[in-house]
Amino acid sequence: MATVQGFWSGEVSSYTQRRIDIERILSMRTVDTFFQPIVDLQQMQIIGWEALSRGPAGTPYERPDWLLQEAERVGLADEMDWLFFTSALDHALAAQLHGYISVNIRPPSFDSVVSYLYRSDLLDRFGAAKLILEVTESAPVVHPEHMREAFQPLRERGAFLALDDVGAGHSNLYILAVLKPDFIKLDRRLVDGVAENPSLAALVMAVAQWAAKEGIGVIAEGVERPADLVALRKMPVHCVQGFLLGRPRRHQESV
Ligand SMILES: [Ca+2]
Repeated sequence: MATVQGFWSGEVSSYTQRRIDIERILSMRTVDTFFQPIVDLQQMQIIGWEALSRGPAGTPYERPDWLLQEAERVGLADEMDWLFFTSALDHALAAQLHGYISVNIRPPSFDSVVSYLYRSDLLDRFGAAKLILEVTESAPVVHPEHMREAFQPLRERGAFLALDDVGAGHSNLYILAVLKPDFIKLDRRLVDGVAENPSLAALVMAVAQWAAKEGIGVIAEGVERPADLVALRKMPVHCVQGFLLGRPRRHQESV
């Protein structure tokens, strides 16, 4: 990955400097993509990977949430989202990773990403049935009906829709019921400690049972403890993700 060391400002201070930093990252595409395994809970086999973006290493922009927040502050969040998305697909294609590739999309960028995928040949090159679009919690899903309708042409070509961070943030139950994604990703705050906390366990079980009735796959995120893994195996949860199963890695290490 190219580095922005040398011209990066060194401190995130003024609006103008921030804007210059963000524009440089966008024009030089100095973002990287790590991949974290998604593991089938019964077979304990890797069935896919979540693509996770990183900003320029060694700068305050390395953390993707911080980078997106800074891009938002200078009015370039959609552009950064697009760079994250295209970088993730480029890295996944280059790595020839097996299984699903799950890519995060902020709700404000959803329409433009979906229409681009529909128009371009990227979906054919990538393999539509490998792609999961994860709608993230970073901004509210204002019109889940619209989102569901907008995604339909991609669904017909085989792609999947996931709702991220379910149980926390903006991903509320109403959105879940209307959007009816192919997968839900249970937020780590519901998953961590599920083995010892009966209230948490009852909640996860209720959501997972509802999802099973609706034909929605359940992926539990943030699994870091063996006890939680054991508890989740007793529930209708299909897949798990977390440090216990594998940390995010560069693609060279992922194949
Ligand atoms: Ca995610």
